[in-house]
Amino acid sequence: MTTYTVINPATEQPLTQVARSTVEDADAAIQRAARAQQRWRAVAPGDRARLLRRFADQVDAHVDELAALETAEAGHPVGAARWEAGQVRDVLMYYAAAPERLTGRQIPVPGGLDVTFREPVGVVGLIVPWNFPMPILSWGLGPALAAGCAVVAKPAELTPMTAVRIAELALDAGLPEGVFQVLPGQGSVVGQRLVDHPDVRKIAFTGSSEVGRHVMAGCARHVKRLTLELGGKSANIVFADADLQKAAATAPYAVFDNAGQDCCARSRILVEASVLETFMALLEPAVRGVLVGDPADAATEMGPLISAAHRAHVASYVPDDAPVAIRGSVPDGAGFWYPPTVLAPVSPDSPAYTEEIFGPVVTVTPFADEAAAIAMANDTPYGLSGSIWTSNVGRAIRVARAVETGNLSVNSHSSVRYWTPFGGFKQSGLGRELGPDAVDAFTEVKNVFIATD
Ligand code: TAP
Repeated sequence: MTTYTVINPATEQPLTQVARSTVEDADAAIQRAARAQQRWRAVAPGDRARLLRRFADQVDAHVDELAALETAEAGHPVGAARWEAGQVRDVLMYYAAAPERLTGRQIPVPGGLDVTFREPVGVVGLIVPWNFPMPILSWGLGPALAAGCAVVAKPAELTPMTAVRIAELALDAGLPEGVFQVLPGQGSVVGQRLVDHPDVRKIAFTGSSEVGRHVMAGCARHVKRLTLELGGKSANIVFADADLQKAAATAPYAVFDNAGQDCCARSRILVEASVLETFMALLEPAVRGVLVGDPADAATEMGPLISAAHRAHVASYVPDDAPVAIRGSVPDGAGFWYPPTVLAPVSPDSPAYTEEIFGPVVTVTPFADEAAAIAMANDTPYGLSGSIWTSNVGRAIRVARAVETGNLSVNSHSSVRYWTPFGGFKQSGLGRELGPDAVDAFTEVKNVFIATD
């Protein structure tokens, strides 16, 4: 078996060696999962719920350890990493309530009794990116296990360590062998095998739109169930009647959180032209105030980018002649650092304005009126998130209804909440995760008619 080295992006030092799974490993894991799923679906709902609660408790007891792993392999500030580990616990606990509530319907029909069941879809392939390795794993894992599915997860090559540890915690909690397995390895090998294998009945994929399209085409061959959570280029729309102080103070965190490696990053700030100057003056100290540094320091707000290659990609959007209006600072020395960067003015066809950068780079563009703001926000193939800043309630509702995106926040930059549905319009995805209905996406509806005559 070959191995590869996981690197700490804040120090560029090697962290650990991880096995690179092969197609044969994937086939064996899928076979184990298929057998385990038959037993798991037969576990009484109350017992399945109890095991999920124990799993959540195990995660809770290891929040600090998991956070330290996330900080080391992904460069996330330790405060954020603790929140992420806590989210895994909370998502598992939330969906632990589902097995006992997975009810069907009784539908009035002539000549008999008609009932529906929600059957588990079977083995689920969960393909996870490197930007939020723990939360995104849990968003698929919690509802899939609750539905009675078995999960084979493929973490991103760059960030496998937390997933491997969480799978150990699942066993410690008493989950049966094979119900949740983690296969570190290459996307083009292990991820592709999950897509191609006929015994994997559903793929839950989070990652780039480019790979997502490829995964969708692969799933089509088997008419395989599929959830896609893809990229974004979301707008933060600031109207002149907003609390400009608050809008400017919070705007950096809406895009530089996780060093901009966030599908929900509000990476286009659209500002009503009449207050552009005031807004920029307020934005400058806010951007310079973002604390970039050692992710292990509890005060740090922004860590490094994930890799040297990704930093080069981000930097390509800011050539020497780029219109840099504000730039923050980064530590000297080793680490894949990139400073918080504000570009303005940018032309509407500039790649920095049209493409997902997935780094700490944001553009600021003025708009004339409400109609123009909506048109600009929607002028993108993406539709994942966004924010609206205004003191006019009617406008907030009008604009929220008009912006073609799955998750909007008004006078805030709400991040993902596990209680509420999350997913994208247009090329940002397909289907929804989280919220009260997520378990449905891991089930098939079965209709049964029982004759009484
Ligand atoms: P991708 O390069 O698309 O990788 C995502 C996952 O897919 C990784 O585990 C990757 O494995 C795997 N993969 C690669 N090729 C594959 C193939 N042929 N078949 C199956 N799996 C394959 O994305 P990324 O760079 O890790 O993440 C950044 C992207 O994810 C951004 O576009 C971001 O917006 C998006 N994202 C979206 C969301 C939501 S919820 N919408 C959340 C987070 C991130 P390797 O690690 O081996 O490449």
